[in-house]
Amino acid sequence: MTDRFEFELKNLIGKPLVYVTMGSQSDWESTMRHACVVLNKLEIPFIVSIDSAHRTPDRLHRNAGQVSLTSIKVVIAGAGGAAALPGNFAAKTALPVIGVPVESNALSGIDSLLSIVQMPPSVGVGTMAIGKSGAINAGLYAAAIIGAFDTSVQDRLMKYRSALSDAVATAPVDEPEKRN
Ligand code: RP5
Repeated sequence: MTDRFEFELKNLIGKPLVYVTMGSQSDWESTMRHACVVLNKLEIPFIVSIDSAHRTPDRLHRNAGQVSLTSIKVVIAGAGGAAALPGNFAAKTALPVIGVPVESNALSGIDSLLSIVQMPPSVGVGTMAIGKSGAINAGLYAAAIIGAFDTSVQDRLMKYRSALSDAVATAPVDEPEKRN
């Protein structure tokens, strides 16, 4: 899962359903890997790529232009700062693109959030919360989209939610070490 590779559409194996892309290696550990953890848990095959809007624009445009010709149904795109990647990617594909604003050093991800969410009318990017929460929800949202057409994915998503419910206690308990 952590392998970095240049995306070669003609070599796709295992029929991935989700394309997870990010602007930089620096987006991976803190943020984007959490989307992949969710996809793994829900047994949704995916591939991972780095497609920088400003450093590798040709790669970004090539991959975004070809991704709908594969088994992939949903794109998750994370970026920080000016965060042009999700919008650029969405402009080149009719597949749904879920944007994840990466928490930036300068503005704590507010810049990323506004860049991704404020697409002018014409091309939409479904925008999640900033950082790890957004990446987790991006994985879940991708599952919900795929689940609308694939009952086995929908079943796994509902089981995931049941497990979350089961883990919530009916009442809070005192944590001894935090007692005054
Ligand atoms: C964006 O610039 C990336 O998505 C990343 O969040 C940010 C900083 O990138 P690096 O300078 O760490 O490569 O393109």
